[in-house]
Amino acid sequence: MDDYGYIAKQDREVFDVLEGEEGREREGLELIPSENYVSRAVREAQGSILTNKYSEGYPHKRYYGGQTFTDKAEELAIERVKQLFGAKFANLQPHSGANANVAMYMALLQPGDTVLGMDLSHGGHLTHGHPVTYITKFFNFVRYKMKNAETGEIDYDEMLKVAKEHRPKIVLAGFSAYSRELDYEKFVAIAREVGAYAVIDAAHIAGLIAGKVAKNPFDAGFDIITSTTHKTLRGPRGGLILTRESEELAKKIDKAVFPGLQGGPLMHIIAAKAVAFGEALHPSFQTYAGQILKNAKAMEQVFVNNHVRMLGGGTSNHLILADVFGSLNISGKEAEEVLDSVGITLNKNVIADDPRSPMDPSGIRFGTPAITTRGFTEKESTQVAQLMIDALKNSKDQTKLNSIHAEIKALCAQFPIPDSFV
Ligand code: DSN
Repeated sequence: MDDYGYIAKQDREVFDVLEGEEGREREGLELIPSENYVSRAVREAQGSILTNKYSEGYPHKRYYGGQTFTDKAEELAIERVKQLFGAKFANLQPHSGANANVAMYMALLQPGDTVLGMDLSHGGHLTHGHPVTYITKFFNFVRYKMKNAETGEIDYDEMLKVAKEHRPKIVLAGFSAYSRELDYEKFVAIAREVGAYAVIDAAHIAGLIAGKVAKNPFDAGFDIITSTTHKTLRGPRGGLILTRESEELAKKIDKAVFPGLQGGPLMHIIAAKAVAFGEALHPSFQTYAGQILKNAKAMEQVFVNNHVRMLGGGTSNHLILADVFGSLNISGKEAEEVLDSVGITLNKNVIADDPRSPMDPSGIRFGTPAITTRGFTEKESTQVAQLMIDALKNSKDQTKLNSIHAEIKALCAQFPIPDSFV
């Protein structure tokens, strides 16, 4: 357990929250594909005294004095992330992935300009232009979808048609619920054809790219990558924006982040990003990233064996989107609750053209980044997938659920969450 000595003495209520969450994470399996466990070193940097400092601006161009060490932290983080992704420029100040995307729009667009992004129900993200977000008041978003939900293939012909009709300034790749690889060359070709920037929100797969088990969008010519740092990349909660090549673009991005959108950067988080990027540069991270994929494939096989429909027909990355309502006659919400009751955390999710509502959709979304950090291999991943199927098929049988829960707890005890990965 972390050393919460001061909180324990000073604020029992918050201490109880921390202790409770620590127990929840220790004794349950985390299958939300956008979550992970960070190292103790990352948590130390995140909890450090750098939270005391205001550092508006960028290294050696700040508005306040006293930046000797904050400049070093930010420079370290920038150098490391550039090396990881092969970027020429990096901005590590976005407080989150959503902020990174908004800053990217602000840098590249004028009000009224158009973005071509993935439909939310086909895997896209809220910040890719869902009508509930504020950005849709300023920018116009048009959509592309999958051509075939059974294979996951994107409808690139339709995408080109929409691009020619609407002349977007940004062709946006990336997703939060899509399990196949994208054809990056096609995205870039469509962007070039209509004179748009090719941008990818790689939040979900950033760790797979950094670990060199997924293609790097920069190799196909993408102009910009936005991401979070806390998913497969296994860093602190935060965002980033990388520019492949253009200094002019990078300058616009810097201005958009600060002073355009944010105030003082979170220097403790930036130091923690530097620590996480250091870990990702270590050769062991490539092994980790490769194991994420192997574990997802192992889980996929169990779902295939049990005839559960998976969107995209399965997975080529770290996540699976399963149509549990269509296959097992249990809604996404019920499935989430049943699995929660046996110590497995995942999330209900809409599936493409879902006939059900977002609050009680047809699907569940789950993935392997966190269990892989825990040390699971294909063997344990197969076991977990089978336990999931058993729980979903026996959702009214409390005796069966109790025995599944006991098995999950035993697995967790056998694979404690590690403090260090290098
Ligand atoms: N909330 C994240 C996810 O779960 O995919 C995306 O922002």
